[in-house]
Amino acid sequence: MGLIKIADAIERARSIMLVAHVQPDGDTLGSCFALKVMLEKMGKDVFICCDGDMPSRYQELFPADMILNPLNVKETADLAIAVDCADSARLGKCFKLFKNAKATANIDHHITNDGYAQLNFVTGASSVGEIVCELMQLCGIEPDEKSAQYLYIAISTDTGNFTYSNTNRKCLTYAAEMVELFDLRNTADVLFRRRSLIATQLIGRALSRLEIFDGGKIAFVTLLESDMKEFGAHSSDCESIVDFAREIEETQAAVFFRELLHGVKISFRSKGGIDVGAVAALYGGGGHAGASGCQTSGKLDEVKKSVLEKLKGLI
Ligand SMILES: [Mn+2]
Repeated sequence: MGLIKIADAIERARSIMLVAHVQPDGDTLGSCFALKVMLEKMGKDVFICCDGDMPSRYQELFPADMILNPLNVKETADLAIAVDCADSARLGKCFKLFKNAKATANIDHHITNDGYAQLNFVTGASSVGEIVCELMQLCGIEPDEKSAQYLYIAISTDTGNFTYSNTNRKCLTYAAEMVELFDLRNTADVLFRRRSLIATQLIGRALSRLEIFDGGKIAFVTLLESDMKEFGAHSSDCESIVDFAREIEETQAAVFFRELLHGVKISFRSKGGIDVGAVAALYGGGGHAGASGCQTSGKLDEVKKSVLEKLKGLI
């Protein structure tokens, strides 16, 4: 389906609800806020709905009071657009509102998207931000300072600051267009060159528990439930810990274990063609070949042993 169908649906709608996914990231938020700026320029009534709080990193980049909790929304929109939501569960409590809208659309770049809306636009783009850039061109709306900043946030975060393999000519071209319209340095500092004290302390603790196997080919880092308590940390403070293990030169498979009250949360990263998505799937999780995650019951030591066995079979 072409993007023109989405543009047509927008044209027909007066009120539009944009849905960001649960545990919102830079792409879903940046794309929603850029769309809001664009659609308001087209004279639409627009609101953003999200089942979840704005992560602290994004609080100074986006106006938090412009995101509505689905429980507070009474209005039925003419058009609801799910943004960066690979399946209907990603809409969380917003799904009911979404379903009730007069028309529904789904803009996404996860190839596993199952097409849960009436209009589904799913491509292999680097980010939904890239798709929104195209939609803006299609609708004849020029980016301004705010929408340029929002689109940069969307694209840069989903491409790992333009370093992941999804970084392509298209998204760099759009970014080049946006960069003259807003203060890149300040935004990039917030996104990529800043970390909370608690997150820093957790990295130190997790790395103090580094375990390596097969000469470093497999690297484990771990946080205990008691560590989280000690630092007063939340799961969002653990975001980049697994990358410190992945970045070890010799390491092909990196795993971050976080002990929970009941069970263990596991993040996997890999290099050189090892499919950690398949490993996560063995524990009921999912993801890609190079990055995946799962949550499993069982004691930390036993879970580690089991994961080590599975990885050894792949290396
Ligand atoms: Mn995305």
